[in-house]
Amino acid sequence: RLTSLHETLSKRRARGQKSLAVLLDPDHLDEAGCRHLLELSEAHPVDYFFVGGSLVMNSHQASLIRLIKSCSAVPVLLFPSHSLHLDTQADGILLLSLISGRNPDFLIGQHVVAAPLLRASNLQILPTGYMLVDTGRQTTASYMSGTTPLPYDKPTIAACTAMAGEQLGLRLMYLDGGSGAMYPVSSAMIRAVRQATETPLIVGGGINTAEKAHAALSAGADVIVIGNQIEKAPEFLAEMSKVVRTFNAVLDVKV
Ligand code: 1GP
Repeated sequence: RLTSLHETLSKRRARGQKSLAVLLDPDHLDEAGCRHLLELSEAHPVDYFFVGGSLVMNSHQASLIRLIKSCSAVPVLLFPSHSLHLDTQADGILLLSLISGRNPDFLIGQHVVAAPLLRASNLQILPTGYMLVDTGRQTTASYMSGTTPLPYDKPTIAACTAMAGEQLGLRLMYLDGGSGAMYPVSSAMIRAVRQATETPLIVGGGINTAEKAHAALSAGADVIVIGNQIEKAPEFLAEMSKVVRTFNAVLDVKV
């Protein structure tokens, strides 16, 4: 099922237009916090809400998605770490294949379990090559998936991994330093993946200043994902939204 969400991402990539995704982790956000963020996102545009976490400890995910869908037109994409985390209220799903790792369960196993459920749903499917990158300490995602992340200073390995993912038919690439990473994925690695592939490129993990966001976008990220920093300080959304809009405004002038 090729999707309008995928089409939009591809068109944006072709135009060089950047997007902002805010990661909402059901374990870290209560209803009041979510309402506050949704209000902020009226004044400071967000392009996507990603919903998910490496471990979902509580059952707030469904009510969180319901709340977003009732207050906002921003597309909600599931960012699942397990086939248990599907929710048909969302608009789409980043169907992640963990191509940086060698654990068959996260390359194909979970997908087999989810396949009939996805087929029966209206979720738009975004097949995504998911690459965890070593950013200084073991992340929950790397521990839970039992995989070794890509070495931080080996952009060539990341580029070849992404290339292989694209050749296998994956439609998006996601370079992730992991939530709360000590430092973000390097510009060199973003640039290498960008140059090696045509697919839209999502970059997240440890982007907690405007400078880091700008660096990721300049290196070739099409979508930046911010989680932790907005959880800590929701007002940071204003700053992030501005970085992305400013980037796109410059583009409009050039066109
Ligand atoms: C993690 O890419 C996301 O999977 C976001 O990371 O929480 O560090 O912003 P942060």
